[in-house]
Formats: sequence, C-alpha cells, structure tokens
Amino acid sequence: MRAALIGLPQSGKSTLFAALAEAGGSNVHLDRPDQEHLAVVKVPDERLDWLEEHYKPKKKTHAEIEFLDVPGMDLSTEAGRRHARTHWPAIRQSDMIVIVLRDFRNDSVPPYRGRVNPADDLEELRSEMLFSDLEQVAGRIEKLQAAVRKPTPEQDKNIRELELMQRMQEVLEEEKPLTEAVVGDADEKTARTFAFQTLKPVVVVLNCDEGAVGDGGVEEFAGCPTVRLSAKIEEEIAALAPADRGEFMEAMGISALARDRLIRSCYKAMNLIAFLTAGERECRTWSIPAGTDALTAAGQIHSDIARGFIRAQVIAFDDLKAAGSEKAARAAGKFRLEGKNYIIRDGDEILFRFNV
Ligand SMILES: Nc1nc2c(ncn2[C@@H]2O[C@H](COP(=O)(O)OP(=O)(O)OP(=O)(O)O)[C@@H](O)[C@H]2O)c(=O)[nH]1
Ligand SMILES: [Mg+2]
Repeated sequence: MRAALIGLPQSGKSTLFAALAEAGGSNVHLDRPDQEHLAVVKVPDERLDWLEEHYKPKKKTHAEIEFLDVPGMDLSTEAGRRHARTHWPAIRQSDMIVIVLRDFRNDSVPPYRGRVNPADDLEELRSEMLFSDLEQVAGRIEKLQAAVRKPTPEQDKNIRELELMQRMQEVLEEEKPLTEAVVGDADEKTARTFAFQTLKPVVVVLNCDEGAVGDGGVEEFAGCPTVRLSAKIEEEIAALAPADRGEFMEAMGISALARDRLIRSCYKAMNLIAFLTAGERECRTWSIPAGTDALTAAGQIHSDIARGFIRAQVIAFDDLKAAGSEKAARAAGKFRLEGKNYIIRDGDEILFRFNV
C-alpha cells in the first residue's frame, strides 16, 4: 500500500518524508528534490510490542506502508503546471494521497503565492486533481464514442462505459470529486482500472508552526481527515537517538510522534486493518482490507495455508492481553475456531491450521 505526499512548493513534504523514512530505517537521500522518492515505513503497533515481550521471538515483523515524496507542484505558471503534470502518473499508481499544506511561518522560506493560506492551497490542489481526472475522462470518451458505433462483441460494454464516463464528466465539470459519480460495484470496477485521483482516499497534513501542533486528536479540515503536525519538529525528533526522544518530546509538549498518527490515519483512510500472528519464531502484523475473510487472509501469509485451510484459531488481542498469556487465555476458553468465511477483525491474533 502506497501513499503519495503531494502539495504546493515548499510546504514541507520532503522534511516530513525524511522523518517518516527514518521511522522505517530507510536511508533516503534528498539530494534530488526534483525527483520522486520512495520509502518503506513500518506501521507502529503497540500490540506487536506486547507480543514481542511475551513470546520473545527470533524475529519481529511489522506491516509496512510505502510513502512517495512528490516534488512540489507550482500551479502558478504554465511551465510549472506542465511540469507538475509529469508527476500524476506516479501519484495515480499510489493507493491514497496525503496533501501536505503549509501553515507555518518561516521568513527564510517565502510562501507560495506570497500567502500562508491552507484552505486556498487545498482548493487549488483539488482543482488540479479534478482537472487531471477530467482530461483522462475526456480522452476515454473520445475513444468510446468511436468504439460504440462498431458492432463488435464489446459494443454493449462500451455503451455502458460511455454512459459512466459521461456521468463522470458532468460531475467533474461541476467541480465535484468522482466519488459522486461512482455508484455500485459495476461502476467501481470500471473506474478502478483508471486509478482516478479524486477517487483516492485523502488525508490532509497541516504543517503548523512549532507551537501550534495541538493535542493530537482527530481533526477535520475542509471535510478531510487531518493530522496537525510540525514537520520541523518531527525531523528533529527523528534525528535524535531513540533513547533521547522522550525528553525532547516532553520539553516540546508532544505526547506521541505525529508520524505515527499520520501512519494510522493513512491506514484508516485506506480501510486497512491488522491481524497478528505470534510464536517463538516470529511475531508479526499483517495488513488486510477491512472485511477480508479468513481464507483470503491465510493466502496472504502463504498460498499453501489457503490451499490446505482447515480452521483458524482466533483470539482478540485484548482478550489475550487481559488473560496475560496464551496459556491462561486457553484455560479461560478465549480461543475460538473459525472457518474460511470468518471475517477478520482488527487485532485478531490468528493461528491457521492447514494441511497440504
Ligand atoms: N519553520 C518551519 N519550516 C519548515 C517546516 N517544514 C519545512 N520547513 C522548511 O521549508 C523549506 C522547504 O521544506 P521542504 O520539506 O523541502 O518542502 P517541500 O514541500 O518538500 O518542497 P518542494 O519539494 O520543493 O515543493 C525548508 O527550508 C524547510 O526547512 C516547518 O514545519 N516549520
Ligand atoms: Mg520536496
């Protein structure tokens, strides 16, 4: 799963990206600010830490999420806009978009269009996303209009797709996102192949002044889930040795790393949940879309486990923690046996029984 960090020039994307990348131990070099950069980041999970403490495994494996740092989009000039468009294909390949908005004052970094105004900046970026989709839709309509006249086996399918594309065009021309045009599974399936920008989940980052990061609660900005943070502070924390971070954070009045909050918000926006596997060899968290059944989850670990699936032995993490150990939980009858169609819940600790 991949989240693209996008924004207008100098909003703090690369600063935030460097802090995120450090969390994953990736070594990123930001000496090419004109290029996209990718970092693989571990999804923090306190439940996994607990499992590690109790199972003392040889290996601890976090679920991962990728972040793509995209160069700033200067939409104030034609040349800038043309250049910005070269980055849309990479953004299209991402599963979601993190829009980083400047809300910090810094005299040595002149603000875009001479203003610090996150609401206007968001509006400007959203328009560009709509425009990018509109171009794609218009191109597709042109092709389909020719195709529907031909009596091929695909004619009916083409007619239906043309109807959808025309509906999409209308919505975009009203400056609304495509989520308003896509209704039902059939639409979704057709739309998915185009990876439209305005169908992607969005999380907003308000990159604030150091003193304005707030208490870390869930916020909304212009209708989007929003994380308020200071990229500068995150960068400074990431540069410290882990043992020294607590003291610094206390001094700054921060209770938790904003990058962890951001990762969690992205997880939620992409509708992902985690299940856990535990043992002396490895403790691990796995990402799956909410609503995934046990058989599909088993297949994510290994195709053999899905092929030879017998039962899933499941316990909710909270029950395991409350019991204190696997042994105690077993004695208390907290383990359940579930079949192939069981819908996995966030925090399930699972042992798959299989036979191949
Ligand atoms: N005071 C302050 N300065 C910041 C903050 N975030 C970034 N900056 C500064 O703003 C400048 C631009 O930061 P970058 O992280 O490179 O911004 P960017 O969005 O990646 O820029 P482009 O990729 O060129 O669009 C740098 O000089 C940063 O040090 C912040 O939270 N507070
Ligand atoms: Mg940058």
